[in-house]
Amino acid sequence: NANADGKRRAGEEAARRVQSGMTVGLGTGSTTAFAIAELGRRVRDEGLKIECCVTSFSSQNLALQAGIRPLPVESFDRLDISIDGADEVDPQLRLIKGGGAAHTREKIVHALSSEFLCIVDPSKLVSQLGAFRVPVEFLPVSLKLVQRELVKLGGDCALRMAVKKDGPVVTDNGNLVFDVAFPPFDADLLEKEINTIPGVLENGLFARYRPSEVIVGESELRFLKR
Ligand code: DER
Repeated sequence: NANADGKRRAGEEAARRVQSGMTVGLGTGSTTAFAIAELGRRVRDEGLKIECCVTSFSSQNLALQAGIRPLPVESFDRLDISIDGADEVDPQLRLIKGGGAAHTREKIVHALSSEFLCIVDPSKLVSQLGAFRVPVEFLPVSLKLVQRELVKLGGDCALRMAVKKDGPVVTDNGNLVFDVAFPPFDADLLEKEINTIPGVLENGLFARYRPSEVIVGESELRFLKR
């Protein structure tokens, strides 16, 4: 369908930006899956030489299937480029991420990277962030405190429940996720505010750590730059 085609185009374009010798951070999600597959093809067919790290079990498996062996994130003190999807992109290139509950490692990788390429299909472009709930990863012991404090910030919290498992989604880091609806907000302020709540690991607002460029996969590619 159009969205899958857009994701593939954006993913493959991002993979084309990678040059031999680069260190690459790989995000999580179905759009990044296309970038990983194309990187694997370039490694195999073009002899592309890269070192990379991943942001989830999911992208680790995809990288291994593509013939790329990721190194631990902690072995990099910086990255040349990172590639990742998003759930919403606003006109200032601020994002909501975390649909895949991988946003904690993703923000770490993007903060390490000189260039964060965000890849989306057009359905992710919004005029204002917030229709998609803001994911918040937190330590299970802090559930009641985090809920209380998010409500004080105007949030309406929904614990993210698993589909093929009883109970809540447990992240790759062993934590839980609230998906939080807020009335219209200042993303830069709210991103910081949420992370001051004891027990919160990270939230899916990417305003401080926004991408350097957003590649939009449509019939032709569109490039949004800061
Ligand atoms: O969980 C995430 O942050 C993913 O990058 C998500 O935001 C995008 O997932 P998609 O590429 O499958 O739409």
